[in-house]
Amino acid sequence: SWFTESMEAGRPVLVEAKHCIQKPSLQLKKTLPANPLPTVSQYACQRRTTLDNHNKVFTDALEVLIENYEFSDNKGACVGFRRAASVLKSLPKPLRCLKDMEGLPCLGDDTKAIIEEIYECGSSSRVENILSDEKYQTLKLFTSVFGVGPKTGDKWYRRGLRALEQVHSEPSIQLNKMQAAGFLYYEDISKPVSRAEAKAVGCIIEEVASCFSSSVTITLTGGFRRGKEFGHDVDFLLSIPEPGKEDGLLPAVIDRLRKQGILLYSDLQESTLQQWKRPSRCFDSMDHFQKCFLIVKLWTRLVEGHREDPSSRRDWKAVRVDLVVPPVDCYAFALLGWSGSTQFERDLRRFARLERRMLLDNHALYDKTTNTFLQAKTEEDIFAHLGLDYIEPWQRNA
Ligand code: DCT
Ligand code: MG
Repeated sequence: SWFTESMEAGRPVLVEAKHCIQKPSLQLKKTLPANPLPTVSQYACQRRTTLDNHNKVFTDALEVLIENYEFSDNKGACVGFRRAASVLKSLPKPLRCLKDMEGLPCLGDDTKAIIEEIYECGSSSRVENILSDEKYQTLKLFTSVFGVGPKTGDKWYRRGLRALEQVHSEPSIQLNKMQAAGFLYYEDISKPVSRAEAKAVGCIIEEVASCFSSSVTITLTGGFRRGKEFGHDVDFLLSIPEPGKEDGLLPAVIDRLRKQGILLYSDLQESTLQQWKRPSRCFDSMDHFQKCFLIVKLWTRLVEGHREDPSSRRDWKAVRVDLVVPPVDCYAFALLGWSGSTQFERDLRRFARLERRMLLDNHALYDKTTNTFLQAKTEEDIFAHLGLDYIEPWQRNA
């Protein structure tokens, strides 16, 4: 049977032809090509994925499943649905009919069944059940606190806790420093950070970093580099062109922010690159750069286009900021790694490993065939080493 698209309450609905008032003739159907889509790679690094997601109805549904599997630590199921959602995000147009899914990689039977149900009923019962599940709702709430992951969230849930206030007022719960900050600034840091706010934070970091060395460069990475207008934090790479001069940069930055009275939280992680350089090193998704996770106090007046809000109790907002300091010879790898998206990075590594016998991480690219490290000054160099067409940051929203 074949399907035709109609709109109902703003969502696409596929209706079987026999129910349609205007039936296209069978003759016409035969001559119509089945929405020809170019061949789609199974690797996100061979696709161009802008923020213009034409299949949001489906990817939003899949993301609920992914999140739920993350809560139960079901890695296998996560991988499958993440890849499926990522393929859908890369498509140049909405799926018009079930036939459009033919030939697309990474769409398993589960994904196809969910898409089919959304077409037929407007929603997926499997997704709706999760959304109304108390455990899902509670874990979503708990893990929205900075410093609280699925394990901690689950522990609190199993103790019968359901609301943030309950956790906070439970005397037997010892929050760590990160979680305490997460609760203290919850109202602010659970709100998205705008691009204008990210820019204002950039100016502050640039100013304090330049006190350490006038040659520091600062680059906005993460979602904002990919063109997103909002993010959950602001990610920056800090770099000093002279090798070895970066030691002490982040402690100095943190110290200055503290003296200015705008440091609300800091977690400094010293570089562990020496360990990574040992022969026993392994390639993994954790990187070994000097970095810090901060919460800074951003004065509202520093944000371009801000409007006075007389109802607002405060003239500042707490913002989550990550600063990473890669040494110059790792800079291109660090930039590529920290630009994301996380799914794009996963597929870059998987492509390198499976298709090129190479190991890629945030520090280096290693060729297992020739047993050599491949040097790169720019992201373009890395794509070229991998034999991949260059994908611009704004096309990496996989
Ligand atoms: N990343 C990494 N190593 C880490 C953490 C993150 O390589 N230990 C990468 C993956 C994406 C990028 O850095 C930025 O991370 P996030 O801020 O979590 O992602 P984002 O894409 O910037 O999302 P958001 O817009 O919500 O901040
Ligand atoms: Mg980010």
